[in-house]
Amino acid sequence: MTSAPTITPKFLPSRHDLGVVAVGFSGGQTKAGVDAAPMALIESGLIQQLEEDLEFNVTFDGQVHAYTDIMPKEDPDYRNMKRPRSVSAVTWQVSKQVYEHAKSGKFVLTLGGDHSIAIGTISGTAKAIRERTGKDLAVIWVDAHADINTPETSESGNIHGMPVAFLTGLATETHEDMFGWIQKDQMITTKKLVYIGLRDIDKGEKKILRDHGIKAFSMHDIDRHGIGKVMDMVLGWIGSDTPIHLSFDVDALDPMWAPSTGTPVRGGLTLREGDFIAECVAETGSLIALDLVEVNPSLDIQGASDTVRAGCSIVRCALGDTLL
Ligand SMILES: [Mn+2]
Repeated sequence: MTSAPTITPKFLPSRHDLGVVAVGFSGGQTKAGVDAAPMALIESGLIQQLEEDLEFNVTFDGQVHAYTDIMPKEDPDYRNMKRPRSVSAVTWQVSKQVYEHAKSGKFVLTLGGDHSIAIGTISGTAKAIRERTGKDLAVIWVDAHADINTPETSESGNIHGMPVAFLTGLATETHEDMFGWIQKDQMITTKKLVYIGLRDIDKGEKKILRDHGIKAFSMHDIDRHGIGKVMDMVLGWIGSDTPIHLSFDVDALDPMWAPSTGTPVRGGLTLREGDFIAECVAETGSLIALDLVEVNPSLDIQGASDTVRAGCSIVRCALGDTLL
């Protein structure tokens, strides 16, 4: 049984209004299938649950966007990035879609898609929340990976490993059609960025995290302190007067619970730890947006329904669902 959320939001005019963006995009990495995740999540009843059980007024255009109309015909590698113009065009469009929802005061739920789409979602909410409240956005990035490679530090050239670098300005580009569209008011500060669940960090990323003093709680920290203490530290670091965007990569969960994802790494979060993170962030009343990314139902077909279910559960918890 579920019941309507009782959390009073701090940075949204109403707890009932939800904008949903479904991003069927896989171009930030090389494995097909992650573009089918939004439909799989929707077909499993997610939006209906949000409307009926959690009593949200959902604004959703009813489409899983594939953005084929804005995809460039030619897209050769640039600065080691694969498909830079395609990812840039899609994330720019996602940024506008998310901004429109956020600007009108709705909580924004984005269903990905690979994690490159966070360039769009977070730039959209960062700009909207600055305009609405004058505040900087905090980001909680739950992931096995830090996704903070610059084009130069990346070994694979896949842009789903770079979104945080572009969002924080650690990576910049002047070409408008290759992320040059990202303006200062769409960026976030490394001081309000917190990671949870890290366990597979590239060498260049370790240096970036250290050099910039970025707050990160790896699986080691979760083992040492327990997830309860870690969430106290995460939320203490952000403070109670800052709007939060939660970007949740399903690969933060152990492959035992979420096997159908592009870059699974063993030794991850349990299903309950994942839900608990979402519940704790929801309880703050500061959460204004959520991304759920990297569900790939075509990988590990047997585990696909488990992975979709885990994803739906995280979304419901972040939107205020409680066990009791
Ligand atoms: Mn990720």
